[in-house]
Amino acid sequence: MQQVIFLGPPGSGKGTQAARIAEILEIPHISTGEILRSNVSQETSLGQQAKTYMDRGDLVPDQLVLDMVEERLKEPDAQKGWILDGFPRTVSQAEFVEEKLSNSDGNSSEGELQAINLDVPDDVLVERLLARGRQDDNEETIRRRLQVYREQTAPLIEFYRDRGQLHDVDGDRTMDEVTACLKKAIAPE
Ligand code: B4P
Repeated sequence: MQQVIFLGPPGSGKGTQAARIAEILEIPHISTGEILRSNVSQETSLGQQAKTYMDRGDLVPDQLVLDMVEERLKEPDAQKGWILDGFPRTVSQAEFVEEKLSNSDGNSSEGELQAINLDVPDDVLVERLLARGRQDDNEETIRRRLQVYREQTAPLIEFYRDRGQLHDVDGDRTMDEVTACLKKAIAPE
């Protein structure tokens, strides 16, 4: 069972590459950002609560996201593996994943989990996101998302490095070059 986590600042290519790798490994691509955006557009109670945070560039509170991910990981397609894109984003979300994995079958699945750190310089990130132009891709919100990333998500790089589960990947290359490098790191032939 392959379990892959994509870390990286907004605009680093998490969503783009997670979709490609999920297709190669034939496991579901689970993007918390996409699930949240779908809840916002359907005006669910979760979407209404999440919207204010997302519009500001802040993280949605852990408990809302944890419940959402817990439900998604129970779906039948997630039993054979998964790629989590944009989750975990805080140390407590990472601890939740660790706890889930050690409880899933009574045995610790440590060693199966792989985390990817997609590294891209800030000026390239801002340029990419402004070019994409999603609702939360205006300059002010992008700067806030980058700040939140540095403060709350970047510590997860050391969290996974300490556990021997981290692959550092240079994301400032063409999409195909990044995919080839990821494939080599996660699924060597
Ligand atoms: P996300 O949807 O995760 O958005 P993101 O960080 O901006 O990354 P995304 O995956 O969309 O972009 P990508 O780098 O692929 O989160 C949005 C919001 O949801 C957060 O701000 C937060 O409020 C909330 N949220 C989500 N998860 C949460 C959690 N776990 N806890 C709390 N809150 C949470 O691509 C960006 C652009 O770059 C694209 O246009 C792409 O085409 C381009 N690109 C990618 N790779 C490229 C390359 N190699 N070269 C050139 N361009 C490239």
